[in-house]
Amino acid sequence: MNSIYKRSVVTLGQFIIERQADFPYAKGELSRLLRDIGIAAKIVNREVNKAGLADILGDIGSSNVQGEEQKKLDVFANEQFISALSSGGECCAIASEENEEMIQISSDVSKNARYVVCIDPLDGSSNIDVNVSIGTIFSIYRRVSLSGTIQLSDFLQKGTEQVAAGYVIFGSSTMLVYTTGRGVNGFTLDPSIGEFCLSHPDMKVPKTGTIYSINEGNYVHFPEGVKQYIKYCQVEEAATKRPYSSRYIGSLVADFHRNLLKGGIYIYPATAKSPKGKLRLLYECNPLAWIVEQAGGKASDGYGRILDIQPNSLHQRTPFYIGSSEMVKLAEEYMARFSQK
Ligand code: AHM
Ligand code: MG
Repeated sequence: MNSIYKRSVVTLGQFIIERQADFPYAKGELSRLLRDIGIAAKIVNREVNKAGLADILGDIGSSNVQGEEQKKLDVFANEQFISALSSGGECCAIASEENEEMIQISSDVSKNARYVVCIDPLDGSSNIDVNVSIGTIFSIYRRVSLSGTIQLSDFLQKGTEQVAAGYVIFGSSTMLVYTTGRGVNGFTLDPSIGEFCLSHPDMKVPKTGTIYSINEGNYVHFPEGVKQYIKYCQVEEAATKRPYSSRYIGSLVADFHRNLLKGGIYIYPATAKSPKGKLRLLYECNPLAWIVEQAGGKASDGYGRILDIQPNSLHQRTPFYIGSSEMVKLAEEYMARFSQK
């Protein structure tokens, strides 16, 4: 047979359905939820790609719950994901970076829904109008309350309880990467057929790397452990391929994705200005932490595992150290030595 007939493309939809067989107790709801997220991601991708053309750039004049400026595309992405999740029938509530309160989905649609979704619809929004990569991050949990009105406790679950987590990167190409706890798989959007196609099966992060990613402009405000670790990264030593390269895009998804593929560490520590760190536990740190662990890496708050943190509020922040396991472990050692908790 001619090789052209043997070549097979696995789409996200096919992959999800095939994997569904691994969860005999699941009735396909999780698969449908992931599919809905994939569809919303394609719609957001379309708008992100024409951002310079359509009159959609610039501040919309409102700010989100953290008092940060919202861009129009943030609002658009938020609406798209909420609308996809609200109409699918599998999700009963959403926590979004852009909404102060959790969003309860009408019980007409969600009466049998068993999942809640935490989402950062468009992360790295300061990069939108300068044509630099941005992303979406999501995390899915089983609802813990039995019925009726959704409870805050449905969202305040440890990262270890996630049933699926992923991100979409809108970069030189658009990719969706996700895990359901059986490894990490990456899909690249083929715009010619409008499908996410499996391009990065069973992703693994190298145990160590030569890239460190941190906003060094904040150096003066860093804990001593981080300052010392940065010094370590900058010292020359052939055996460990130091000095390392510094790479910081300022879009978490993009910095994370690069380090996942190449090996490296991303750090957003507590600073004097933000003593609890900047990044949000529920919809930025937990999903990426689970993905990195599933890929063989490590995620920490500088002292312990991100996934073991018991959340106490929807928009809780945490310091974040993530990437190659040996690099994160060493950064933790520097923290233990120079910046005791
Ligand atoms: P955002 O959710 O408002 O976009 O903020 C999160 C972003 C991350 O994507 C990025 O890594 C970080 O904030 C950059 O922050 P800073 O400009 O302080 O380095
Ligand atoms: Mg964000």
